[in-house]
Amino acid sequence: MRAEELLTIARSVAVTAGELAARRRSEGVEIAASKSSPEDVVTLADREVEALIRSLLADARPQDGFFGEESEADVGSSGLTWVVDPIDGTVNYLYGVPHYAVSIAVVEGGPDPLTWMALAGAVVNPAISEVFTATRGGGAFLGERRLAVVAAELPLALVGTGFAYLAERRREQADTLVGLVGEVRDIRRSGTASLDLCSVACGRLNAYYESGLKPWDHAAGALIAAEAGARVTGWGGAPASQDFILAAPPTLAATLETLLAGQSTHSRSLPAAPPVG
Ligand code: LIP
Repeated sequence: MRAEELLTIARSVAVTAGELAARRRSEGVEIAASKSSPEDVVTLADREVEALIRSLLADARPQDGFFGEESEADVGSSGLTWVVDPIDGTVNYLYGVPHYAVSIAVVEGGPDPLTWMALAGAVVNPAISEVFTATRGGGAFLGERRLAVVAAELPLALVGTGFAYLAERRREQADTLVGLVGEVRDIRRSGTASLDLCSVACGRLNAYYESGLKPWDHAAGALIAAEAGARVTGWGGAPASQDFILAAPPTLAATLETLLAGQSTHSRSLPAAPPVG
C-alpha cells in the first residue's frame, strides 16, 4: 500500500480519535492509574481512545503490527507497525490545557525507533482542530498548507523542550537548561512532544530537544518535522530515541547539539532509562 493510502488511514483514525478525546475532556477527565511516578498518570480516556484507534486500525489493516502507549504490542505479519499515542500531553489533557494530541505513525519494521522507517504520520490537536500530516518524501502539511522549518541563529532561536516524570531526572534536565537559556532567544515547554515537533515543522519553534521520550511520543512528529526540512536526530547522528531527540534546521541543529552535549555530559553519564514496555 502506498504511503499516501496509509496516511489517509492515519489521518482519518486520528481525527475520529481526537473527537472522542475532546468529548471525554468536555465530560470531565478521570485518572485511571499512575505509572513511573505519581506525576505520570493515565486517564480513562487514554485507554478508551487507544482502544478505538486499535479497533479502527485492525479493521483497516488487520495484518499490521500495533505499538501503543496503553496496550500490549502486536508484531503483525505485514512488516508494518502502527505506533500510537492516544493522548500525547496527558497532563495538559488532565488539567484542561487545550494543547494535547492524538499521534499516529505507521513505520516499516518493528516497534524500535533505532531501526524503523517511518512512512506516514498524523498528529491531531482536537482542541483547536489542527491536523498535521506527512509522508516519507511527500512533505509535511498543516491541513492543506505545506510546511517548512524556520532557521535562526542560536541567540535568536526559540527552543522547545520537556522534562521527565521522575523528579531526579528533571533536576538534571534543569541543570542542562540553565546552561542553554542564556544562549538562545527563549525556551518553551508545551508538555506535548508530538506538537513540539510539529511546531518545529511549521516555524512556531526554531528547535526542540528532549531526553526520555517514549517511541509513540515522537514517531509521527519526527517524520512531520523531517519532511518540513528539519534535521531530526539522536546524539552523534544516531536515530532519535528515548536517549535523546533534537529537531531543528540543519545548521542550528549542529550548533545546539554541540552546546547540549557539553551541558549534558554529566546527565549523559547516568544509566540509560529503563527500556520501554
Ligand atoms: C509527554 C511528552 C512531553 C514530555 C512529558 C511526557 P505523555 O508525553 O509529550 O514532551 O515532556 O514528560 O512524556 O506522557 O503526555 O504521553
